Amino acid sequence: MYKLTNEEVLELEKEALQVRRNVLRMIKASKAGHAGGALSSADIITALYFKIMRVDPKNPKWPQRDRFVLSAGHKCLALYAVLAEKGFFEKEILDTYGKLKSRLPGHPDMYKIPGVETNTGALGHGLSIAGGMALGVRMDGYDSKVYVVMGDGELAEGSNWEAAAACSHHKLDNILVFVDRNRLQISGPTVKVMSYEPLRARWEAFGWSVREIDGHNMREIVDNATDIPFEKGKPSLIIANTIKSKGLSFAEDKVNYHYWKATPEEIEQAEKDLNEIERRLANG
Ligand SMILES: Cc1ncc(C[n+]2csc(CCOP(=O)(O)OP(=O)(O)O)c2C)c(N)n1
Ligand SMILES: [Mg+2]
Repeated sequence: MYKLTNEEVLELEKEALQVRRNVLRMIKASKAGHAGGALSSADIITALYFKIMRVDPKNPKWPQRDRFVLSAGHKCLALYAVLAEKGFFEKEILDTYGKLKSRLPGHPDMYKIPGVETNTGALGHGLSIAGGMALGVRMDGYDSKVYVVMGDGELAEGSNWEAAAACSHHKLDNILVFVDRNRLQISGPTVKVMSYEPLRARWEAFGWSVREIDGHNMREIVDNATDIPFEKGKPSLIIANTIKSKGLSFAEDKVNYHYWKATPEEIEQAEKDLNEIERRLANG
């Protein structure tokens, strides 16, 4: 387990703010995008790339690297924002989001931009791919880990549960899944659209070791994500309680910002909201 100092917590929070600014930069370029789920998972993905994962932006295919699979591919604004911040590609590319021939499509494409490990977007496939990666690196004798972010609405895809059983069967204790539990999906609250409660008990019944955290708390994210496997021989899963559109005062926890068609007034307000976070962080 890695314990962050207070300075490191602040540093990560500042990185996450910059990541949110990058998300807004892409929304400004395209006037629309899947902002809600990107902003609920932004803190987790920032912590993974800046404190937890072993990756090298200069050598993105390094065999011994850790892998990241964004199973809920529509959250890709967060992934692009982090990859740009980490130096996988130039930030100017963010301004092409939503434009014809952009290297940043509406769902991640591993053939277009370095750092994207696999194509996702059709929900329910990331865990199968990640399980294969975890098995593969183990067979190659690497101590690499595989990190996954799934949506809570995504869990309604039945294929996830085959993958969950397979990861447990193969004792893949080098895999860590975050469920971005913002309690909303595209068309409403997850419990109303298709309930998978009790979430924790279901994953445990599939042989996973489960913890629950505040998915916006850097200390809780890093403490737990650097403590895997939670149990030897079992895959690990974190239920991360989050808020959809976290950081935008007018959009937090609102289902209609799943796909944000941004008005100029909203963009102005979003900039004010992020400036306010910056002011708070500057005061320590
Ligand atoms: C197989 C499949 N079915 C439907 C969709 C359409 N879709 C895109 S996002 C989404 C909701 C996902 O909800 P959740 O996993 O909770 O992610 P969040 O909206 O919270 O980011 C749906 C149904 C899809 N991308 N793939
Ligand atoms: Mg959700």
